[in-house]
Amino acid sequence: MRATAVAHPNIALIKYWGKSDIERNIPAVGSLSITLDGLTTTTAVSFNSDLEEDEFLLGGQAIPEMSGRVSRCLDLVRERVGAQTRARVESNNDFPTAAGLASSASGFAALVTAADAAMGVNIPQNELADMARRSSGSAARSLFGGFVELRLTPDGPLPTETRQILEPFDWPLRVAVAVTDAGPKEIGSTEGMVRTERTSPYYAGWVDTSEDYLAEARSAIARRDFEALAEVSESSCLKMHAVMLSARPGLVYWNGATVECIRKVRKLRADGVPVFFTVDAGPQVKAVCAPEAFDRVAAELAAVEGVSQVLASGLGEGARVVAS
Ligand code: 2P0
Repeated sequence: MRATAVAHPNIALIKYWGKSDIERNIPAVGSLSITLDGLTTTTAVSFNSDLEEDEFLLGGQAIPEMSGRVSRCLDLVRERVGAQTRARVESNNDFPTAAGLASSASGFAALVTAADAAMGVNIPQNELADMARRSSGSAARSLFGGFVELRLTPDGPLPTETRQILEPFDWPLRVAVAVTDAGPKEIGSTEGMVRTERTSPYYAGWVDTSEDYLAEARSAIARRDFEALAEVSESSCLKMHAVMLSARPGLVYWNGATVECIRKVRKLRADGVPVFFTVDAGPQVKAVCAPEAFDRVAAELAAVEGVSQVLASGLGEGARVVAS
Protein backbone atom coordinates (compact mmCIF):
# COMPACT_ATOMS: atom_id res chain seq x y z
CA MET A 1 0.00 0.00 0.00
CA ARG A 2 2.98 2.29 -0.50
CA ALA A 3 4.55 3.80 -3.63
CA THR A 4 6.77 6.71 -4.63
CA ALA A 5 6.43 8.61 -7.90
CA VAL A 6 8.28 11.48 -9.53
CA ALA A 7 6.91 14.13 -11.88
CA HIS A 8 8.25 17.28 -13.48
CA PRO A 9 6.70 20.70 -13.97
CA ASN A 10 5.55 21.57 -17.46
CA ILE A 11 5.52 24.90 -19.20
CA ALA A 12 2.57 25.80 -21.40
CA LEU A 13 3.50 27.24 -24.79
CA ILE A 14 -0.19 27.65 -25.64
CA LYS A 15 -1.66 28.78 -22.36
CA TYR A 16 -4.58 27.67 -20.20
CA TRP A 17 -6.38 30.53 -18.43
CA GLY A 18 -10.06 30.37 -17.46
CA LYS A 19 -12.54 27.64 -16.57
CA SER A 20 -15.80 26.62 -18.21
CA ASP A 21 -16.88 24.81 -15.03
CA ILE A 22 -15.36 25.92 -11.76
CA GLU A 23 -16.89 23.09 -9.68
CA ARG A 24 -15.41 20.36 -11.86
CA ASN A 25 -12.33 22.46 -12.77
CA ILE A 26 -12.83 22.13 -16.51
CA PRO A 27 -10.58 24.50 -18.50
CA ALA A 28 -12.21 26.97 -20.87
CA VAL A 29 -9.44 26.41 -23.43
CA GLY A 30 -7.12 23.59 -24.47
CA SER A 31 -3.39 23.98 -23.90
CA LEU A 32 -0.06 22.69 -25.17
CA SER A 33 3.09 22.31 -23.10
CA ILE A 34 6.59 20.94 -22.76
CA THR A 35 7.53 18.81 -19.78
CA LEU A 36 10.83 19.69 -18.12
CA ASP A 37 13.47 17.33 -16.75
CA GLY A 38 15.58 19.68 -14.63
CA LEU A 39 13.06 20.19 -11.81
CA THR A 40 11.46 17.32 -9.93
CA THR A 41 8.71 16.60 -7.41
CA THR A 42 9.02 13.29 -5.54
CA THR A 43 5.93 12.05 -3.72
CA ALA A 44 5.49 8.99 -1.48
CA VAL A 45 1.96 7.81 -0.70
CA SER A 46 1.23 5.16 1.89
CA PHE A 47 -2.32 4.06 2.59
CA ASN A 48 -2.74 2.91 6.16
CA SER A 49 -5.97 1.74 7.79
CA ASP A 50 -4.76 3.05 11.18
CA LEU A 51 -4.98 6.66 9.95
CA GLU A 52 -8.16 8.63 10.66
CA GLU A 53 -7.25 11.54 8.40
CA ASP A 54 -4.99 12.00 5.39
CA GLU A 55 -1.63 13.50 6.31
CA PHE A 56 0.32 15.77 3.96
CA LEU A 57 3.89 16.95 4.32
CA LEU A 58 5.67 19.16 1.78
CA GLY A 59 9.41 19.48 2.30
CA GLY A 60 8.94 17.77 5.69
CA GLN A 61 6.38 20.32 6.92
CA ALA A 62 2.62 20.14 7.32
CA ILE A 63 0.88 22.58 4.94
CA PRO A 64 -2.67 22.91 6.30
CA GLU A 65 -3.88 25.13 3.43
CA MET A 66 -2.94 22.47 0.88
CA SER A 67 -4.14 19.36 2.71
CA GLY A 68 -7.80 19.70 1.64
CA ARG A 69 -6.82 19.74 -2.04
CA VAL A 70 -4.53 16.74 -1.54
CA SER A 71 -7.33 14.81 0.22
CA ARG A 72 -9.84 15.62 -2.53
CA CYS A 73 -7.35 14.37 -5.11
CA LEU A 74 -6.86 11.12 -3.15
CA ASP A 75 -10.67 10.83 -2.93
CA LEU A 76 -10.82 10.55 -6.74
CA VAL A 77 -8.48 7.56 -6.65
CA ARG A 78 -10.34 6.07 -3.64
CA GLU A 79 -13.72 6.49 -5.37
CA ARG A 80 -12.37 4.84 -8.51
CA VAL A 81 -11.42 1.69 -6.54
CA GLY A 82 -14.13 1.83 -3.87
CA ALA A 83 -11.64 2.26 -1.01
CA GLN A 84 -11.85 4.41 2.12
CA THR A 85 -8.34 4.05 3.52
CA ARG A 86 -6.55 7.28 4.49
CA ALA A 87 -3.01 8.02 3.39
CA ARG A 88 0.16 9.69 4.48
CA VAL A 89 1.64 11.79 1.66
CA GLU A 90 5.22 13.08 1.75
CA SER A 91 6.21 15.35 -1.10
CA ASN A 92 9.44 17.17 -1.90
CA ASN A 93 10.23 19.72 -4.61
CA ASP A 94 13.82 20.44 -5.63
CA PHE A 95 12.74 23.97 -6.75
CA PRO A 96 10.82 26.90 -5.14
CA THR A 97 7.15 26.15 -4.48
CA ALA A 98 4.40 28.54 -5.61
CA ALA A 99 6.69 30.87 -7.56
CA GLY A 100 5.19 30.35 -10.97
CA LEU A 101 7.26 27.24 -11.62
CA ALA A 102 4.17 25.03 -11.77
CA SER A 103 4.72 23.14 -8.51
CA SER A 104 1.04 22.19 -8.39
CA ALA A 105 1.36 20.57 -11.83
CA SER A 106 4.21 18.24 -10.87
CA GLY A 107 2.73 17.83 -7.39
CA PHE A 108 -0.67 16.49 -8.44
CA ALA A 109 0.79 14.46 -11.32
CA ALA A 110 3.15 12.69 -8.88
CA LEU A 111 0.32 12.30 -6.34
CA VAL A 112 -2.16 10.49 -8.61
CA THR A 113 0.64 8.33 -10.02
CA ALA A 114 1.89 7.29 -6.57
CA ALA A 115 -1.66 6.80 -5.19
CA ASP A 116 -2.63 4.58 -8.13
CA ALA A 117 0.51 2.45 -7.68
CA ALA A 118 0.08 2.27 -3.90
CA MET A 119 -3.48 0.98 -4.42
CA GLY A 120 -2.16 -1.40 -7.08
CA VAL A 121 -4.87 -0.45 -9.59
CA ASN A 122 -3.08 0.57 -12.80
CA ILE A 123 -5.51 3.25 -13.90
CA PRO A 124 -4.91 4.22 -17.58
CA GLN A 125 -2.65 7.27 -18.01
CA ASN A 126 -5.32 9.42 -19.66
CA GLU A 127 -7.70 8.77 -16.77
CA LEU A 128 -4.98 9.63 -14.23
CA ALA A 129 -4.36 12.83 -16.18
CA ASP A 130 -8.03 13.75 -15.94
CA MET A 131 -7.95 13.09 -12.17
CA ALA A 132 -4.91 15.36 -11.81
CA ARG A 133 -6.72 17.98 -13.93
CA ARG A 134 -9.55 18.05 -11.35
CA SER A 135 -7.00 19.23 -8.75
CA SER A 136 -4.98 21.56 -10.98
CA GLY A 137 -5.65 22.13 -14.66
CA SER A 138 -2.00 22.16 -15.67
CA ALA A 139 -1.25 18.94 -13.73
CA ALA A 140 -2.83 16.73 -16.40
CA ARG A 141 -0.02 17.69 -18.78
CA SER A 142 2.74 16.55 -16.39
CA LEU A 143 1.51 12.95 -16.66
CA PHE A 144 3.21 12.87 -20.07
CA GLY A 145 6.69 13.74 -21.31
CA GLY A 146 7.98 15.84 -24.20
CA PHE A 147 5.35 17.90 -26.05
CA VAL A 148 1.86 17.43 -24.62
CA GLU A 149 -1.60 18.66 -25.57
CA LEU A 150 -4.68 18.89 -23.36
CA ARG A 151 -7.84 18.96 -25.48
CA LEU A 152 -11.37 19.73 -24.41
CA THR A 153 -13.61 16.73 -25.18
CA PRO A 154 -17.09 17.76 -24.01
CA ASP A 155 -18.69 14.85 -25.88
CA GLY A 156 -16.16 12.25 -24.75
CA PRO A 157 -16.17 9.89 -21.78
CA LEU A 158 -14.00 12.39 -19.88
CA PRO A 159 -14.21 16.20 -20.23
CA THR A 160 -10.54 16.49 -21.22
CA GLU A 161 -8.10 14.30 -23.06
CA THR A 162 -4.37 14.72 -22.61
CA ARG A 163 -1.83 13.08 -24.89
CA GLN A 164 1.80 13.24 -25.85
CA ILE A 165 2.35 14.69 -29.29
CA LEU A 166 6.15 14.30 -29.47
CA GLU A 167 8.74 12.43 -27.40
CA PRO A 168 11.37 14.60 -25.68
CA PHE A 169 14.17 13.19 -27.86
CA ASP A 170 12.23 13.94 -31.08
CA TRP A 171 12.93 17.67 -30.64
CA PRO A 172 15.29 18.10 -27.68
CA LEU A 173 14.82 21.80 -26.91
CA ARG A 174 16.31 23.31 -23.74
CA VAL A 175 14.84 25.78 -21.26
CA ALA A 176 16.54 28.46 -19.16
CA VAL A 177 14.35 29.63 -16.27
CA ALA A 178 15.32 33.13 -15.14
CA VAL A 179 14.21 33.45 -11.51
CA THR A 180 13.41 37.09 -10.75
CA ASP A 181 11.57 36.54 -7.45
CA ALA A 182 11.43 33.22 -5.60
CA GLY A 183 8.68 34.24 -3.16
CA PRO A 184 5.09 32.99 -3.38
CA LYS A 185 2.85 34.70 -5.92
CA GLU A 186 0.31 37.24 -4.71
CA ILE A 187 -2.79 35.91 -6.47
CA GLY A 188 -3.28 32.20 -7.08
CA SER A 189 -4.21 30.96 -10.53
CA THR A 190 -7.78 29.92 -9.70
CA GLU A 191 -8.65 33.29 -8.14
CA GLY A 192 -6.94 35.10 -11.00
CA MET A 193 -8.84 33.09 -13.62
CA VAL A 194 -12.20 33.71 -11.98
CA ARG A 195 -11.50 37.44 -11.75
CA THR A 196 -10.43 37.56 -15.40
CA GLU A 197 -13.52 35.72 -16.59
CA ARG A 198 -15.85 37.95 -14.60
CA THR A 199 -14.31 41.32 -15.35
CA SER A 200 -12.16 41.38 -18.49
CA PRO A 201 -13.87 42.79 -21.58
CA TYR A 202 -11.36 40.77 -23.65
CA TYR A 203 -12.09 37.35 -22.13
CA ALA A 204 -14.37 36.17 -24.97
CA GLY A 205 -11.65 37.04 -27.49
CA TRP A 206 -9.10 35.08 -25.47
CA VAL A 207 -11.30 31.95 -25.52
CA ASP A 208 -12.43 32.32 -29.15
CA THR A 209 -8.89 32.42 -30.55
CA SER A 210 -7.52 29.46 -28.59
CA GLU A 211 -8.27 26.66 -31.07
CA ASP A 212 -6.45 28.48 -33.90
CA TYR A 213 -3.39 28.93 -31.67
CA LEU A 214 -3.38 25.23 -30.78
CA ALA A 215 -3.61 24.23 -34.44
CA GLU A 216 -0.71 26.55 -35.34
CA ALA A 217 1.47 25.19 -32.55
CA ARG A 218 0.65 21.56 -33.41
CA SER A 219 1.64 22.23 -37.01
CA ALA A 220 4.89 24.00 -36.04
CA ILE A 221 5.84 21.06 -33.78
CA ALA A 222 5.06 18.50 -36.49
CA ARG A 223 7.37 20.42 -38.86
CA ARG A 224 9.98 21.15 -36.11
CA ASP A 225 9.63 24.77 -37.23
CA PHE A 226 11.30 26.70 -34.40
CA GLU A 227 10.50 30.17 -35.73
CA ALA A 228 6.78 29.35 -36.13
CA LEU A 229 6.61 27.82 -32.66
CA ALA A 230 8.42 30.85 -31.21
CA GLU A 231 5.99 33.28 -32.80
CA VAL A 232 2.78 31.50 -31.77
CA SER A 233 4.06 30.73 -28.23
CA GLU A 234 5.12 34.31 -27.49
CA SER A 235 1.80 35.52 -28.86
CA SER A 236 -0.18 33.10 -26.65
CA CYS A 237 1.81 34.24 -23.61
CA LEU A 238 1.34 37.95 -24.30
CA LYS A 239 -2.34 37.42 -25.14
CA MET A 240 -2.84 35.68 -21.78
CA HIS A 241 -1.07 38.49 -19.91
CA ALA A 242 -3.14 41.04 -21.86
CA VAL A 243 -6.38 39.44 -20.69
CA MET A 244 -4.99 39.22 -17.12
CA LEU A 245 -4.02 42.91 -17.20
CA SER A 246 -7.50 43.84 -18.43
CA ALA A 247 -9.23 42.25 -15.40
CA ARG A 248 -10.44 44.59 -12.65
CA PRO A 249 -8.35 45.04 -10.62
CA GLY A 250 -5.73 44.09 -13.20
CA LEU A 251 -3.45 41.12 -12.58
CA VAL A 252 0.19 42.20 -12.91
CA TYR A 253 2.36 39.11 -12.45
CA TRP A 254 5.52 40.69 -13.89
CA ASN A 255 8.25 42.76 -12.26
CA GLY A 256 10.84 44.97 -13.92
CA ALA A 257 13.31 42.12 -14.43
CA THR A 258 10.58 40.06 -16.13
CA VAL A 259 10.22 42.77 -18.76
CA GLU A 260 14.00 43.14 -19.19
CA CYS A 261 14.33 39.37 -19.72
CA ILE A 262 11.59 39.45 -22.37
CA ARG A 263 13.38 42.28 -24.17
CA LYS A 264 16.68 40.40 -23.96
CA VAL A 265 15.18 37.24 -25.46
CA ARG A 266 13.60 39.23 -28.30
CA LYS A 267 16.91 40.93 -29.03
CA LEU A 268 18.74 37.60 -29.08
CA ARG A 269 16.23 36.16 -31.55
CA ALA A 270 16.48 39.24 -33.73
CA ASP A 271 20.26 38.58 -33.76
CA GLY A 272 19.64 35.04 -35.03
CA VAL A 273 19.72 33.08 -31.75
CA PRO A 274 16.95 30.42 -31.73
CA VAL A 275 15.17 31.33 -28.48
CA PHE A 276 11.72 32.48 -27.38
CA PHE A 277 10.17 33.44 -24.05
CA THR A 278 7.13 32.43 -22.09
CA VAL A 279 5.85 33.68 -18.71
CA ASP A 280 3.16 32.14 -16.49
CA ALA A 281 1.19 33.48 -13.52
CA GLY A 282 4.36 34.73 -11.84
CA PRO A 283 7.45 36.83 -12.60
CA GLN A 284 9.88 34.13 -13.83
CA VAL A 285 10.84 34.08 -17.50
CA LYS A 286 11.24 30.76 -19.26
CA ALA A 287 13.46 30.95 -22.34
CA VAL A 288 12.99 28.00 -24.68
CA CYS A 289 15.92 27.50 -27.04
CA ALA A 290 17.78 25.17 -29.37
CA PRO A 291 20.41 23.13 -27.44
CA GLU A 292 23.38 24.91 -29.06
CA ALA A 293 22.02 28.32 -27.97
CA PHE A 294 21.56 27.39 -24.31
CA ASP A 295 24.88 28.60 -22.84
CA ARG A 296 24.59 32.00 -24.46
CA VAL A 297 20.92 32.42 -23.50
CA ALA A 298 21.60 31.43 -19.86
CA ALA A 299 24.58 33.80 -19.61
CA GLU A 300 22.65 36.73 -21.11
CA LEU A 301 19.69 36.18 -18.75
CA ALA A 302 21.97 35.81 -15.71
CA ALA A 303 23.40 39.25 -16.53
CA VAL A 304 19.97 40.94 -16.39
CA GLU A 305 19.63 43.06 -13.25
CA GLY A 306 17.18 41.44 -10.84
CA VAL A 307 17.73 37.87 -12.02
CA SER A 308 18.81 35.88 -8.94
CA GLN A 309 19.49 32.58 -10.68
CA VAL A 310 19.03 30.76 -13.97
CA LEU A 311 17.81 27.17 -13.77
CA ALA A 312 18.66 24.79 -16.59
CA SER A 313 16.40 22.12 -18.00
CA GLY A 314 15.90 19.86 -20.95
CA LEU A 315 12.68 18.14 -21.92
CA GLY A 316 11.66 15.31 -19.64
CA GLU A 317 9.51 12.24 -19.20
CA GLY A 318 6.02 12.04 -17.78
CA ALA A 319 5.13 11.09 -14.21
CA ARG A 320 6.35 7.63 -13.20
CA VAL A 321 6.67 5.26 -10.26
CA VAL A 322 10.21 5.00 -8.88
CA ALA A 323 9.72 2.80 -5.81
CA SER A 324 7.08 0.72 -4.12
C1 2P0 B 1 -0.73 27.10 -17.90
N1 2P0 B 1 -1.17 28.38 -15.84
O1 2P0 B 1 -1.27 26.75 -18.96
C2 2P0 B 1 -1.27 28.36 -17.27
C3 2P0 B 1 -0.53 29.55 -17.71
C4 2P0 B 1 -0.60 29.57 -15.35
C5 2P0 B 1 -0.50 30.46 -16.52
O2 2P0 B 1 -2.18 26.43 -15.60
O3 2P0 B 1 -6.79 26.68 -11.15
O4 2P0 B 1 -2.43 25.92 -11.08
O5 2P0 B 1 -5.34 24.81 -10.32
O6 2P0 B 1 -6.54 24.61 -12.52
O7 2P0 B 1 -3.10 24.53 -13.08
C6 2P0 B 1 -1.65 27.49 -13.63
O8 2P0 B 1 -2.87 27.07 -13.23
O9 2P0 B 1 -4.69 26.22 -12.21
C7 2P0 B 1 -1.69 27.41 -15.08
P1 2P0 B 1 -5.91 25.53 -11.51
P2 2P0 B 1 -3.19 25.79 -12.35
O10 2P0 B 1 0.26 26.49 -17.42
